[in-house]
Amino acid sequence: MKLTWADVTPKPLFLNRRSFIASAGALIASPALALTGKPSQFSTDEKPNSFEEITNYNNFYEFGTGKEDPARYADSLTTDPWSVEIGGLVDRPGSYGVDDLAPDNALEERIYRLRCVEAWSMVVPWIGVPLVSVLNKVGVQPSAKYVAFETLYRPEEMPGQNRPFLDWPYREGLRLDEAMNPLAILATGLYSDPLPNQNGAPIRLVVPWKYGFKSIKSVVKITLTDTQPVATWNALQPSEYGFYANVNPQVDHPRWSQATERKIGGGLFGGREETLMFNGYAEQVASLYAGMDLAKNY
Ligand SMILES: Nc1nc2c(c(=O)[nH]1)N[C@H]1C(S)=C(S)[C@@H](COP(=O)(O)O)O[C@H]1N2
Ligand SMILES: [Mo]
Repeated sequence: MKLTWADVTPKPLFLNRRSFIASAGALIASPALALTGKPSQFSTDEKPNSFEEITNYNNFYEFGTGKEDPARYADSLTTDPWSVEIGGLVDRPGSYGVDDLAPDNALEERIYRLRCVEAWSMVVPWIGVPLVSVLNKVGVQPSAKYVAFETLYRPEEMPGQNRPFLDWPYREGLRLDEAMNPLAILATGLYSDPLPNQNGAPIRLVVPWKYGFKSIKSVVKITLTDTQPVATWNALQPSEYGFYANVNPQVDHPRWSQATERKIGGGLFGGREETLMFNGYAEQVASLYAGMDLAKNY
């Protein structure tokens, strides 16, 4: 079993662990638990948000709809043992452990911009593996066209699932070529820690050129399909949340502009920034959508 900070650290210290690490006593415990990821050419050189910001302002409706709910309630989630069921159009279907999918020696650091459809944003230093490495591990069959993802359904530990906020379990999907793009990762860490529960422990998708809701948390199922999979927000309100959900400052949400974003931690009066096409990743992903009308395929 893999120890996490939550196992070895009393709660108040866990919440305040950055300063805890700085104190002499913690130096004994921290090296064994620290994760490291190889630096990546895909990382932004923008300054990451603080650990505190990234772990206290979250969307994770399984724990409530408030931004502070996940930090408050996600401790109740058991993330070990955990397995991811991979099936559908693959050569080696089965139940995979987090360490099978994201072994320590394959971990990369990816400092990515995160743009929520609600028009706020952060910069997050993830640790994880390219999604394509996992797809190659299970062997994608030629007939596969999409990848479907599902979050854990466990209402005993995810109180929001007892309420009809969304059609549980949370589901998402990507076109296969999007999933194979080197920017798409499965993250298992944040800074040098195992992924905190509120950020989607123990393993979550990160697709930085798309609105945040595509980056599904706490994944238990990955299925290769030949038809476009159901995606929770898209199914709930297709006129507001597209299947593609590529960040696009020129295509407004029906109820608000997507031209600018509020940078979390940007200060009371500052912090408003221009939103970038594909969230700044056009160079790597624009070719995936060549010839498509992005106002229709939003
Ligand atoms: N299972 C699940 N995944 C989810 C969500 C959710 O409510 N449930 N919220 C999404 C939204 S809207 C955003 S913006 C990101 C937020 O990720 P973060 O809290 O790690 O910043 O997670 C996404 N993944
Ligand atoms: Mo979001």
